[in-house]
Amino acid sequence: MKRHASHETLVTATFGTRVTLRTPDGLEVPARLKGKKLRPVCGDYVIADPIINESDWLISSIRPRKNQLSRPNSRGHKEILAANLDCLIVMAAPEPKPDWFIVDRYLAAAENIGCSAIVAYNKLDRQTSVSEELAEYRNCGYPVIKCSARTRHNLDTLTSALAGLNGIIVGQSGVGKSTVINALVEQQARTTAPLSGNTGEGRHTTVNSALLFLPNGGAIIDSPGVRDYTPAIQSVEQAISGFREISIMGEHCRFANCRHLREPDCSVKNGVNEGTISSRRYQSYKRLVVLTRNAISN
Ligand SMILES: Nc1nc2c(ncn2[C@@H]2O[C@H](COP(=O)(O)OP(=O)(O)O)[C@@H](O)[C@H]2O)c(=O)[nH]1
Ligand SMILES: [Mg+2]
Ligand SMILES: [Zn+2]
Repeated sequence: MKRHASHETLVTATFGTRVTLRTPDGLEVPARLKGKKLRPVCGDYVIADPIINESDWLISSIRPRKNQLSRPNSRGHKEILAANLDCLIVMAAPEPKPDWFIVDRYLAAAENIGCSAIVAYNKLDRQTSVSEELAEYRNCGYPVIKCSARTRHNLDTLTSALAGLNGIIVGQSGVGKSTVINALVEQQARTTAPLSGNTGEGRHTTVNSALLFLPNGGAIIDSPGVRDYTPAIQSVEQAISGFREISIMGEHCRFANCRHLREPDCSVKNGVNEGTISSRRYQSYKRLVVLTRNAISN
């Protein structure tokens, strides 16, 4: 008897336990899960098969992930936002008032899961003054893209930055993540399953997320949820590796295991004093270290 090989398909939307898959033929199909423990997220490759006489496909397993982005949810449980990411777009805007600590935490998460990061500053149409924080990110080597979903300014730059990459857009709620994605969707006049491109925010589901294919081989995932929970940092080592300028400078400290707090001959603190390291970023680093200590002693 001829046995059909199961298909490796890509998860393009999740909505509670509902999933949309992109098959190797480029079709978007609805799918459900074989077993309650399976928790596929956007960006996952899963093994799935069509179900005879049904429109649903059945997902039997998830392929090993290159990486995953997770954060605690409102009940303090770990919630995985997306998998197999190449690039994190961390978005801020003139309004709501930027919380740069949130930006720093997402950048730290990107460093720790091993994917690149871009800072996008949206609502440029409302910008009145230049933010010095953006210059700080540029100094660290992060590309900074100033854009406006309203005027479509630099949306093409954002798209180009994702060529061939799997990206996710994250940041404080209200900065315009969904609006940017919707603007990109309109641009493509896309015709796909209704789930994709509609993140269903505000409905009564815990996780839901959608992946949009870009014409240049890239993809962008809208991060779910309306609250500002950021990825957790587990250890001081992760905090250090989350700040690339601190990791680099830290190689010259007197102690190899310097935490850059009270140690003598600390190149990081010297860098802060001399202005080569942003003292605001250094404060973010220290806040993160304190958070990991609280987490450990709890
Ligand atoms: N002026 C201006 N408003 C924007 C822009 N992008 C989004 N908004 C508005 O910002 C608000 C929040 O946008 P939304 O996409 O829901 O933010 P999200 O929570 O990050 O997904 C909405 O009222 C949007 O219309 C922009 O480029 N310029
Ligand atoms: Mg949104
Ligand atoms: Zn040090």
